[in-house]
Amino acid sequence: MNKFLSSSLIVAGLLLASAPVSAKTLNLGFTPPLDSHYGDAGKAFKAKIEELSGGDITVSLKPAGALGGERSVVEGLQIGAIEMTISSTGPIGNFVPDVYALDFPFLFKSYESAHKVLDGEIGQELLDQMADSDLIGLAWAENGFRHITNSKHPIVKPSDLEGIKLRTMENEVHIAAFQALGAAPTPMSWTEVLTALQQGTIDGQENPTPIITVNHMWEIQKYVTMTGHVYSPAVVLMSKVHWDQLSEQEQKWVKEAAHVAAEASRATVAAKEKSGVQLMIDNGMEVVTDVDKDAFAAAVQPVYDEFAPKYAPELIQRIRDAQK
Ligand code: EAX
Repeated sequence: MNKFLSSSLIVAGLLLASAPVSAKTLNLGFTPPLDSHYGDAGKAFKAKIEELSGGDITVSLKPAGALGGERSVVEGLQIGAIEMTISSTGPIGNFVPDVYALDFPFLFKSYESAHKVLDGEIGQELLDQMADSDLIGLAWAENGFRHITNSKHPIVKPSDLEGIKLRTMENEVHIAAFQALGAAPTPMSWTEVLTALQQGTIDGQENPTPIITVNHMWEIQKYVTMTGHVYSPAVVLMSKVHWDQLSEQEQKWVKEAAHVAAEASRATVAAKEKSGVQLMIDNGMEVVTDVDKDAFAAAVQPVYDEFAPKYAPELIQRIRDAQK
């Protein structure tokens, strides 16, 4: 072999040896489509972490339930099969019981007060607790205040829910709440909901405005009632298995990028809340906006009586006090 060729091979070998460790790719799953508040959060996270790490950490976004429903994806994080997710807190109570407190009906008064609680010591305590379940809670993103859609008839008062087959998240507080309202709650993963509505196996579901509009639910649901019955946080989560493989500096970058993602979701929710009702009306939905929330709140009081003592009652009181 001539001298030139051998020396260039040596140089190439030396360059390869000094190259950084192969870049880490983080798969980040969520159930809404890419053009949603979760997708905006995912894109913001991807841009920020790739900027901070100089490309050493890259992100592969997996929208629209590509990795499965929220509960199964969280199970995937626990065993390290999936690196990250942005998930509503709906199923998280199954892994971190105190998180159930966040999903109690009519607990949060407004977006501002929800942000105040989640961005304060209560929110941080709950994020920290997730490590006990092999999850790293990075930041509080946002799903939004949940409203009821159905295909049967307008829901104006609680008794109108009588007999409505309503999909809920896999969350026993929500199941109990809709039982108390007289509905027939059916817990299921979001990945099954649109098909179940199309096939008529369920009559309705409940979700925030950005979920209703991004999924064009006017194609399969006629009626919406703006109950705002639950404030639904979303959490930016990482598998502890993968978190532990990051350097301290990389962990700082991931946390910073997660907060950027959370802010992006809140900004998109705020924008879609403004335009969402008109979009539903423009697409033929009958929207009940003047809702007697006190009547719905009174009807779900049994849920507090039954479940608050079970799920950190002092936490629920702290959340109430923090909003005064
Ligand atoms: O997280 O399952 C649900 O209804 C959630 O709100 C949705 O997947 C977005």
